[in-house]
This record gives sequence, structure tokens and C-alpha cells, in this order.
Amino acid sequence: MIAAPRRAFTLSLPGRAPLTLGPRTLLMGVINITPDSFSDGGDRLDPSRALEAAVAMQEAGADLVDIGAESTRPGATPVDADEELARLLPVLKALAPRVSLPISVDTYKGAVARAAIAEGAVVLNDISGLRADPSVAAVAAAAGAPLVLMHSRGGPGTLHAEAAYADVVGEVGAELQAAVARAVEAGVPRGQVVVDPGLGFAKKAEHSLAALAGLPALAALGLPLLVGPSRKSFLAAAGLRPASDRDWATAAAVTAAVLGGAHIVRVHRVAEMIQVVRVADAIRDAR
Ligand code: HH2
Repeated sequence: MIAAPRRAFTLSLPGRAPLTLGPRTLLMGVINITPDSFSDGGDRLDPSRALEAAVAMQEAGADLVDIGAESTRPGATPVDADEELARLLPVLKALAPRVSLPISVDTYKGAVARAAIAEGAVVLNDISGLRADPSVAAVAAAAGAPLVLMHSRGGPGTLHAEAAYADVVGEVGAELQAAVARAVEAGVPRGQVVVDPGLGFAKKAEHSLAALAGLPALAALGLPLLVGPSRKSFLAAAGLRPASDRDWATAAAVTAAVLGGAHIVRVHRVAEMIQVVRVADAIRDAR
């Protein structure tokens, strides 16, 4: 079996040890503090529940936690920066002193990113790839924080309309390249950027599957790759299940991502997926 090569990278984190990417796959645990996320909405709105979830992920072996205060599933109600911060800041205040893992914040708004960094977040994860609010890049640059740029098109209301591709891997790669150029223009060092094909975003199931299968081609961007297949509806194409019952399907997609060259996988179930990632890494190493 051929696993795609995986270059090593080092990401600097503000005020703490750098993250090494490449020798093994890193796990990013998802904590959604929203009432409406598609798989875990409403579970962790309360800061003490979010803290409990983060500590459990840390004990299970996560490398990062990613906190999101606005659901980005198609059709979700958009929230303004004030509402997003009202959810996020109490959780960051609870987590930052008690969780030793680097905290990433999933936001596409500069004001939210700035406040999150001030409360201890050290990574920014922008699902709009800087299309929604380019000031997210300036916040990352000023903080010295790595910036994840995810591929998407349109906004929550138009995601499906935008899901038309002649060559999904080529177009995702070109649009990510443009996002990286926007980040570098705004002062983010290229070496601090991570790219993500955005499975399920402005993509029909066939596009997400093709993007996952085409992951090795995205390595040509010369940047670390993050992949988020966890519980997404494209997995249902291979067997209809509700989102909370897609962990076995997620395991298959995580394995494909690791063999395809992903440096970081973003998952809801850390304790289970760490086993998947360790075995997939061992298969990579056995080549
Ligand atoms: N997927 C979701 C949210 N943020 N960020 C990155 N970098 N990559 C992803 O694939 C990604 C992401 C959607 O999943 P989830 O957070 O579980 O759902 P919701 O947006 O409904 O909160």
C-alpha cells in the first residue's frame, strides 16, 4: 500500500512550545458551544460542561481543542459577534487556566478572534478562508498565532448552490492558494498557515469524497493539511445514519485522511479516534 508522503512542519504558538507536525498525526478535539451544531449542539453551552469535555479530550490524548460558538452547518442561524463572544468568553475563561492543550477558536470574525486571543486562544480556525472578514489574518499576524484556512464557497445560505466543480481537487487547491496569498499579504508568515479542504462545505457528498481521495495533491501547496471528516453527512452516502451514529464511518474517513497525508484531523470523539490515528500512523511508518 502506498501512503502519501507527509512533510514535517513546525508551527509557533504564542507564549508556548511550538507544535511539531508530520512525524505523527495530531488530533484536534471539537467542542461546539452552540445550541444547534449538527452533531453535538446544546451539549456544552455551559462553561462547566465545556471544561469537562476539554479535560476528557486532554486525558484521552488530544493535541489541541477547537472551540466553536457558531454552528456552520447548512441552514444554521448566523450569530453576530456579540452573541458569539457571549458564548465563547466564559468558556475560554474556564478553560485557559485549567487545560494545558493549545486552544484553537473556530471563527471567521476578526472581533471574535481578537477577543479569543486575549483570553488565551493560540490558534485561529477560519472556515471562510478569509473571505468573510480579512481582519482575522491581521489578528493572527499580530498575535503570532497559526491560522487554519478552510476551503468553502458562499455562505451558510448558499453553500449548496456553490457546490459545482469540474475538477474539485484542482479548484479547491487553487482557491486555497488564493486564501494563503490573502493571509501572507496581511502579514501572516506562510509557515504559520494550515490549509483544509473543507469537507462538507459547498460540496456534495461526491465532492467531499473526491477531495478526501485527492488529498495527496493538496500537499503540493507545501503547507500542513488539516482535515475534518467527523460525523459529516457525506459519510451517510455510504450508509444512512444520524450524525451521532457516524463514528465508525468517521474512522474510515480519518484513516483515509492520515494515509492521504493529513497532519491534523479534527474529530468529535478523541478517545476512539486516537486508536484509529495511531494504527493509521503505524501503517504509514511500516511502508
Ligand atoms: N468543520 C466544521 C466546523 N469547523 N473547521 C475546519 N478547519 N475544518 C472543518 O472541517 C470544520 C471546521 C463543521 O463541524 P462541526 O463543528 O461539528 O459542526 P457545526 O459547524 O454545526 O458546529
